Amino acid sequence: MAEPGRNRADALSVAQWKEKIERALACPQAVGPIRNIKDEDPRPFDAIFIGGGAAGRFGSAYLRAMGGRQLVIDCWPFLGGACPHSACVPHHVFSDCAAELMLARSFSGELWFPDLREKLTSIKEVVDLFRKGRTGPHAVMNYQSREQLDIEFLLNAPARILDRHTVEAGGEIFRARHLVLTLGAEAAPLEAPGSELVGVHNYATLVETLDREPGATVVVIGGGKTAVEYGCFFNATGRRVIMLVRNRPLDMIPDRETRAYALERMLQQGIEIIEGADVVEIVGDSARRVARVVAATPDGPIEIETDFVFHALGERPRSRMAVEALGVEIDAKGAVIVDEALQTSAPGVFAAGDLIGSPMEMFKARKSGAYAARAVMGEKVSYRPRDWPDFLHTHYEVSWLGLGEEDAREKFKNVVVMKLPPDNPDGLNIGLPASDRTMLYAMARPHMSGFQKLILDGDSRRVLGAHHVGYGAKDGFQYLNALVRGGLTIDQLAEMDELFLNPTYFIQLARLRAGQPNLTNLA
Ligand code: FAD
Ligand code: COM
Repeated sequence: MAEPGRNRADALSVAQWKEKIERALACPQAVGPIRNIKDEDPRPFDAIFIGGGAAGRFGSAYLRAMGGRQLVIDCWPFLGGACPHSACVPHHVFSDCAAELMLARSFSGELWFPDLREKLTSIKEVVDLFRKGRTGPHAVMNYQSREQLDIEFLLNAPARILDRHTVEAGGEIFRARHLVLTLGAEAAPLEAPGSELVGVHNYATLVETLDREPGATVVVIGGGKTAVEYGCFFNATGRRVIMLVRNRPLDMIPDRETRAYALERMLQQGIEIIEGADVVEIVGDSARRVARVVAATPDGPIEIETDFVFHALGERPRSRMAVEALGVEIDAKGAVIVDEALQTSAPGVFAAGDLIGSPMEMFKARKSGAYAARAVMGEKVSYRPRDWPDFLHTHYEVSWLGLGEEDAREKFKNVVVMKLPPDNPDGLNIGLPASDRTMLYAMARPHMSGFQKLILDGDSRRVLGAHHVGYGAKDGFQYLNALVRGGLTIDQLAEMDELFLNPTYFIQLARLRAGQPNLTNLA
């Protein structure tokens, strides 16, 4: 069947969308509200999605696909939200660069690699490249949403909630049977004197306002995913990176050994991490630019000279408007509280995505948006994210699912571990696991080729957890996770067919041991 909107007379091509979005980003008022609303449709809206990020866009697409009528409103001139504009996509650009640069620096002056010793590469050029490139994906979002999925939307128009059914945006009033709040989250502020100085950035301001090349020393405040991901990128550009971390970096990685491997590689790349650190003040120069950071640490106060500070202290749900207009209940972190049907405390009002709290990840934003749509359409749904595969970037991809070894040992009596490289008391560096994008490390810098661990319950023979530092695991893990949740055993894993060399060695490790009636470690 033909796609609904593609052949309409006023359909825009991707290139036309790109041009329009660029104009609107440069001057929102000059373009005004971007409207795709079927005024001729006599049906009322089943739902208005307030916020057109992953949650609002996927919720809208789902509701539309079910035959309902929706409207999605966003203040940006494109759908897709933070992900393509300031979050996942730039994060992946930077992490890709970090991986490339780590390779280039590891082989600096060897093979075909240029000599990068003592050389800083530009951060600003990469940011500029992203800023220029991001409107392509933005345009595809609008093209797909309108010309292919036939979603009704109002963009480039901030929305104001009037009551449980009514929203004002772009000078118009819209009513719907239900509201779905999909307003996302924003970077938590750095509460320290001087945080407003030029040169102090979070992930959003970095891509919006960076206007000059950072100097040779970068201070990163925070130890969560974003702090580590951006910190590793800055480090890979050749800068001295000092991370001020209140607790422990990489704390979210559930397996201790996997975390240790990832952390060691970061330290080896020269990242300096100060745990238990609290920023006291950021001091500026006469031009209101950052000049130094003052912090309290367990070893006493320190001062670091720098012109560039990056902070990543978590995300704060954008719940204020919904609280003020509708009185929806929120939790201590400001997340809108929903039940398993994504209903808020305000009758008939749903919420999804980052607005409802952690995990703040794309799978949950998209999935919860779609579940809210199903609930709006009268389906009895139940959604609570659990047991999802997870990842972050250092200079590597770090992926995990299920239990870490320590938790597994607490919950199960007979834990069996398989890993690469195996324990290696004589200190020999072993270039395994190795696969795409780690082969050069495997041959010449074996300790950098990665780490993998599979954790099994020896009694039921079931996989309890899988952990990987390297490249390429993410793709496999999203499927492996579903199998593990379904009770995947070592025997079933050994039955799978691997594409050798495969970045996750789990199938072959499983096959080496699956013949054993009583499983033993391969570690
Ligand atoms: P958003 O995408 O934030 O959408 C909310 C929308 O509401 C926005 O478009 C905003 O313009 C709009 N809005 C706000 N106020 C109004 C208003 N008054 N009127 C109209 N519109 C309004 N997740 C992953 O799975 N993988 C990753 O690699 C990854 N990387 C990340 C990197 C960073 C640096 C960050 C911060 C997050 C990352 N995430 C990642 C998380 C992911 O970006 C979010 O989970 C996801 O974007 C949330 O989608 P959302 O629809 O809930 O919110
Ligand atoms: C992806 C944005 S960058 S969305 O989830 O497809 O809307």
